[in-house]
Amino acid sequence: MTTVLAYDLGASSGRLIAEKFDGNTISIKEIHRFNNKPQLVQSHYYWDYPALIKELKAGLQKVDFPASSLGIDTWGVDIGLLNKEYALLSLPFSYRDTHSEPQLQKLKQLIDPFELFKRTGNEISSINTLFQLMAIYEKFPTYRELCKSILMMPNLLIYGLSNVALNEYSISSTSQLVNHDSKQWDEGLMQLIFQQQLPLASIEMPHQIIGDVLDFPSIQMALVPGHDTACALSALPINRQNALFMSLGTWCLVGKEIDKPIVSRDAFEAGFTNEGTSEGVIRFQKNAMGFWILQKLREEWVASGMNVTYDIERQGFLEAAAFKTIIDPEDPLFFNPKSMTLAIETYCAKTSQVSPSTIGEYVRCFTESVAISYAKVIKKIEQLASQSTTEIYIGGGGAQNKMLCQLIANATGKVVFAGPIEASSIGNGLSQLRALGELNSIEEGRVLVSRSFHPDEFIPQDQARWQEILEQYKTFI
Ligand code: ADP
Ligand code: LRH
Repeated sequence: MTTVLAYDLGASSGRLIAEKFDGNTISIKEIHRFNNKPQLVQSHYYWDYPALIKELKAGLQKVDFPASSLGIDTWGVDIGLLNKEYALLSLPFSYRDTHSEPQLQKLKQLIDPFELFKRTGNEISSINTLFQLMAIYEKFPTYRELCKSILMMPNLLIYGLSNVALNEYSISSTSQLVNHDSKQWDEGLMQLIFQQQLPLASIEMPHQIIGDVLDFPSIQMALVPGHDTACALSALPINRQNALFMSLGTWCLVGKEIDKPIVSRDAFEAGFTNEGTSEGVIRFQKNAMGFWILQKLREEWVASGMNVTYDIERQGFLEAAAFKTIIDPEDPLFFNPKSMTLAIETYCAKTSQVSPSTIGEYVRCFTESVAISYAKVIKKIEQLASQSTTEIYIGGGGAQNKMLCQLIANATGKVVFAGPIEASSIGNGLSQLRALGELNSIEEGRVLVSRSFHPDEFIPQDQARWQEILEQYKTFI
């Protein structure tokens, strides 16, 4: 029996999951969970790094059984800048901060965006590390000298717990600073954009033990895929030919595992991205809107004293009229508005629709809108990858939302397998089992997942109606 510990941090919550492997199956147990949220200080959004480290340690204190190792994965693109004493120069900025947006225009004077896409494989998005660093160096020019090491978020947390400073490949591949061919930091690109090399700590491949957890010396620190989406994909029991993956949480990452990046002009214009998998190949995906809109609405409902539970949301959804209000979830209005309720009202006014008014109407509007949007994305993926698919494997907290899973099946006409919910944590644990010599490959890990977890299955329904709906919303207004 081997037990490993997986910390999986999303943009809405973090959790510590213990995974027991008995040689045949794995079982998981949640040890600790905490909320996570970008913190607004004056006009900037940051991650509260000291509070995160405190939560990580609080979870480890609860471990009252022998555990071999710990792995950490997080959301993508965010970083910590460290000085020569390896102290943070500032709290890490959150990608929800819009300070990097103006850098999109400035970049165009330095490099053709399509060239940048062909080089890194990444969608041109102002949340990417590249644009964040442009904004940070512009605001704090002294950091050019003072900054001696840059760590991606999971690696910053690993550093905080183990003193080991390096960057893992999959999380680095979200930065727009990695060359997809060499899988290393693109030094030519750094020179072109920053007129100097950046002190990004070196990139290492996962599935290895890299040290000990300082306050818990019996636990080894493992390097797992640092990116939650790469972890999730490695734990979904996918047949690569006919299936798509979806990691559904604050974001919806939907795509296909492929060998070579797709860097065509069509893929560029449609906003697709090529990021790294746990095996060093490509996750071709769309970083689409996930539950963020609903998470922000819930915060506003709770703040106004309303009682909100998943059951209340589901009941409200069932009672509300179908297809009354449809929004484009990718509209910039929804990226980080002061009020999500107001943002939806503004969108409805702009598109001459009636704004939702009850919880059920909002939930319906959100659920139907994202289902339509995902169906369009999936059609485009099949076109760009020149391959049709019949199944979608969904991991992440959103896999528990049965209404959305059913609508995704209806809108796409594909069979949806939902679960495991904790796909990222499980992928994190599988990587540790490889580092410990208990598993040999991703294939062995996926077989283990199939033996250990049983997904919910959703068969497409109402196909004729959905064809009409998709035709009606071919383009969002
Ligand atoms: P992230 O890791 O990106 O922060 P998660 O994967 O934890 O996000 O997913 C969070 C989302 O999953 C929540 O916003 C919520 O909408 C959905 N969710 C979580 N638990 C449930 C549940 N029991 N029923 C329905 N939806 C749920
Ligand atoms: C989802 C995610 C996604 C993006 C975003 C910033 O948690 O990792 O793949 O990179 O965070």
